[in-house]
Order: sequence, then structure tokens, then C-alpha cells
Amino acid sequence: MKLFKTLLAVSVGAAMAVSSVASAKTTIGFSQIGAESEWRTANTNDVKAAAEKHNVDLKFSDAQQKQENQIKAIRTFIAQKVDLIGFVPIVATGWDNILREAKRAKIPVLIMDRDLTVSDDSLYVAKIGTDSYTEGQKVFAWLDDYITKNNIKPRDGGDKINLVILEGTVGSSAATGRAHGFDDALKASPNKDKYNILASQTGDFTRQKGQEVMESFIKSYRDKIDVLFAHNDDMALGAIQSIEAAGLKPSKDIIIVSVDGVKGIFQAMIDGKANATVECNPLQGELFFETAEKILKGESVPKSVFVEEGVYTADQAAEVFPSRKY
Ligand code: GZL
Repeated sequence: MKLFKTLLAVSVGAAMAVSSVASAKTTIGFSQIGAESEWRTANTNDVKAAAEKHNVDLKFSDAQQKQENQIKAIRTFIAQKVDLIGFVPIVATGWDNILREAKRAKIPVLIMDRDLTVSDDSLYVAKIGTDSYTEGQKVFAWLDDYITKNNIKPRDGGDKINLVILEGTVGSSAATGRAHGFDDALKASPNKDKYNILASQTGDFTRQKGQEVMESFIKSYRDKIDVLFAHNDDMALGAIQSIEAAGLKPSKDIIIVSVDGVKGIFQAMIDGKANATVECNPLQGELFFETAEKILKGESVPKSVFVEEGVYTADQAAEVFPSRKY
């Protein structure tokens, strides 16, 4: 009888072992910035859908826009001995120590969306992201072409096209990349002397702050402002509310160009309230989990991969809108 019991125990144990091996899903800890914009929500939804499709046990953490919450989440993932850690670095610096802890725990780290600066590039395996510098360059290229083709004249009767800029989160690679890309393209332009930047201030990528800062810009410069460049669509949408509240016509009195390509800005372009958006593609989930699978199989992956991104203008908005996925 004893032998039978032992065999039974062994067979049950083996069955459980097999079932646990068979159902042993890959566990990935993912620290997301927050839910500050339409774009971020689309990015989160895409990550969760792709995790489901790849049969990954996703431990998802929302940092409420605070770096210290991301660091805490990554430390928790290490304690949970996840197979891989993914995160969107809210700002570019301050990650060395926590990534050294992950390296000591032999847990690979895969970056999504934004970029980071570390003292040792071996602290993360790869980055799947968006090319903020090129996005900034595309903004200026579109604006300079639009101003020239439409022979736009300064509203104040002067000789300079006056811009105000709503910057993204201070210290984020998305904000610094877009700012540098725009500035470098402007400085390289034969028309560089035609432009004057009246003011540039962070709206932290949110609609609310975009509205507040634009209100202050209008108070200071009302009929001098010819162009708003917003580092993301959500801040542009907030700014449009302030422009209208001041009795000005968005896209007409003040030309509006922003970055992301979310549904809200397409609707604003259809409504004649915005002029153009440079796409920043949040649909990075598939590429993220494909790359994670390769890393976990020990395959080599490129250190940095950018997702595809286009430029969309008001005259295309109605036609393109139905096909937009975010
Ligand atoms: C860009 C991304 C930015 C978006 C904003 O890659 O990190 O963060 O442009 C979002 O809308 O808040």
C-alpha cells in the first residue's frame, strides 16, 4: 500500500510539475509613467493587449508621473524575481542605481518609448522607442513650408513670425529631443531670421497645464503670437480652449502644430482648430514583447529600434481619421 501511495504522490507531483511547467508563463514587470495624455493611454492599452497576445503574465505598475514610484516598482519586480523588467523612463537620468540592482539580480531590462542616460549601457539590453529629435525636426520642416507656401505675415505687422512653445515634461527625452530637433532645424534653415521665439515653458504633456500656460502666454503676448508649437497634442488641445476663450481663432490667428497624432487632434483639425500633427507612435507593444521573447531565448537584439512615424495635416484629417488606431 505504501508503494502505491508513494507512486500516487509521485504521479500527482509529476502531474503538478508538468502542469506548472506547461503553464509556466513568462512574467514581465512593467513600469508605466502614468496616464497623463491620450497618447499614454493608447500606449498602455497597446502594451496590455500585446502581453495578452504573447501569453505573458504582466505585472503592470502606474507611476502616477513620479520617478520615485517607478524606482519602487522596479525594486518590487526584482524582489518578485520576474523574468524581465520593462519601463518607460519618465525622465532621462537617475536610473543607474536601480538598474544595477536589476543587473545584480540577473534580470534583463528592456526600455520602451522614452530614452534614458546611464553611465553603463549594459544596464539595459535594448530600447524600443520613438525618435523625438526627428519629430522636432519634422515640426519645423512642416511649419517653415506652411508659412512660406501660404505667405503668412506676422499679426503684429512686424518682420518676425512669433512663436510660443509648450514643452513636455522637464527632463524627459521626448521634450528635450523635440526641442533640440526643432531648434537645430530652425538654425539650419535659410529662413531662420524670419522666426522669433517669444516664450517656451513646460505644460508637462497635460491638457490642463497646456491650457493654463497658453492662457499666460496670451496675457503676455496676445496679438503678437503667430504660431504655437506644442510638444504633444494634449497640450495643444488645452491651448485651443484658451485661444478660443480669448476670442482668437485657433489655426487661423494662431497656427497650431503639435506631436503625437492622437484622435483628439485629428478631430480638432477636422473642426478647423489645428493645422498639423507629427505622429509619435504609441503602438509599441508588439515590438516590445517580440523583443522580450528574443532576449529571454538568449538571442541578440538591436540596442535601439524606432517605430514608424508620419506627419498629418488638416487637409488630410477627415480622410485619415477613420483609419487611426489611437
Ligand atoms: C513620446 C511620449 C510622450 C507623448 C506624450 O514618446 O513619451 O509622452 O508625446 C506622452 O503625449 O505624455
